[in-house]
Amino acid sequence: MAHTLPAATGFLVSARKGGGQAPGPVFATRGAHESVAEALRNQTFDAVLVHSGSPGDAVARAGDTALVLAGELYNREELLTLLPSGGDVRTDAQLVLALLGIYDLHAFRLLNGRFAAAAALGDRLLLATDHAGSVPLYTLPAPGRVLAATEIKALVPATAGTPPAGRPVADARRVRRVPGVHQVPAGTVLDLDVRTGTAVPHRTWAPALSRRVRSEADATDAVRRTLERAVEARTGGTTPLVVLSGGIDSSGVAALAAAHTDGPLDTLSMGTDTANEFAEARVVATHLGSAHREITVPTADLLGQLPYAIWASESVDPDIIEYLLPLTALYRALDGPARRILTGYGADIPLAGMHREDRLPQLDTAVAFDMATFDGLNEMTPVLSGIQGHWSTHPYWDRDVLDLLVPLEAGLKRRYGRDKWVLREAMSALLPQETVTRPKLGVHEGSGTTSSFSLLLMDAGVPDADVHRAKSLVVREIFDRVVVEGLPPAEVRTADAVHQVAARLKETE
Ligand code: IOT
Ligand code: MG
Ligand code: MG
Repeated sequence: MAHTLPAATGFLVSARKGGGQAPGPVFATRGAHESVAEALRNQTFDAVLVHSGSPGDAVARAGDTALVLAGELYNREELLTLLPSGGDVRTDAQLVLALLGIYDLHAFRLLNGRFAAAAALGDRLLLATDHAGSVPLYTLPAPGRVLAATEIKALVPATAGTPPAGRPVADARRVRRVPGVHQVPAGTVLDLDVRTGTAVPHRTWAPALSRRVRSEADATDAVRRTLERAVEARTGGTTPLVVLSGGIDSSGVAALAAAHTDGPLDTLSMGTDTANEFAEARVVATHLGSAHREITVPTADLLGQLPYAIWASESVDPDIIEYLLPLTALYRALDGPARRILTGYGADIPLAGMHREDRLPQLDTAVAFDMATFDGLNEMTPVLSGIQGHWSTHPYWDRDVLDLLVPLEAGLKRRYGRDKWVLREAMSALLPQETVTRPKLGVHEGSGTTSSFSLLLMDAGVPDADVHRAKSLVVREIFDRVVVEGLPPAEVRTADAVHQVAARLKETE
């Protein structure tokens, strides 16, 4: 399907036994809103969809079941083979609905995609994330009324003045300072009873714990083929835009995307007045013949956009926010029509690229730790580019790519003194040698984000040793403004949060 954006990029749903109103929709994701109301036999199911023109394609109804889907599937072809021929399954929502009819909630174990879904049937509401929870999903369950949304801020109005707000949800993370709201875990379908508001979680995916021995040729061949399929599924027949640093991860995606695009691929790099990777990205753009652009964001502007990064990601992890801030600034600077954006984000997690670790036990410990702790960080959220109306997707976190990369034995990830060896080797025929061997540089380093955020705090009087803690406090402070209190990010100033935190740290010295 040649679509720039999925049919819906976000939703707020309400499943109710009786009457009452669903809360008004509040989203950071840009797009038109469409209301859907489905009267089912045992419940009323209302939804507001964030969409870009064909909201009907994100809704499916058959008999007493209604479903909404934000996002998209990447294994449509294999899923279609599971259905009797002749059915009406033009859209991803219809496909998931048809699979629900056959497999019930186990349908979600079959999907490779980037989505959040809500399905109402009988007295039940099913809330499902993709394997990676890459489209965040939150719920506020109460007896007789269950709400769910792809952004916390859409549920906040419903928590006001209605104690006791919500029910505890087993295994689900609570949201900071928003009583009753829980995040649906990654790779999970929550089976909620609308009558009681109780939830039973079912895991639909987990990262492998075992490791597989493969020959060099077999491993590199599998990586190349699997990643190629993941990139192809994500280009959707359009000319995608690849956000390109010139590192092996994004350059590999760009090379594979170029092979599946008619005409030149679009590539885009960001830098600041303090640091950039422009020269390295240009080598790749020239090699691939892409239509390449560079965007320079002044460092003061970059730091000033912290409220946007937190508003979009709804994350309170200060390290993650440092990775997401330069990307937020990049997406916000990308004016013009909606784009389908491919990134190299996430490659460093299954391959332990961030850790610069050459000892195999420590490297595999890092992989196991990072694969056990990504949930709830929201680093893959589509809202980051969604605030500017774009759709982003990350081929390295394709379910098949992860199922291949995570279990590779550590000696294939670090080999001949090279980090991410298996990926570099798999891509070596498609990219210039200097790109294939280029050492890793994180986006927070290449843009100077980490160092300029540190400097901002030290200039405000925060001692060196307290900088990381202060960053965490600043992020929480801003989260409380733009998510919990619902202030627009344009009205929240990074500098105010920094000075408050610096003053608070001084008091407690
Ligand atoms: P890094 O791998 O440097 O960048 C992530 C992606 O952002 C790149 O693949 C590229 O698509 C885009 N990007 C980076 N820099 C630029 C730039 N200057 N211009 C345009 N696009 C750019 C951090 C990191 O190292 O980023 N992310 C890690 C994972 C974080 C750890 N998370 C965790 N343990 N849960 C990653 O794997 O991407
Ligand atoms: Mg990377
Ligand atoms: Mg990088």
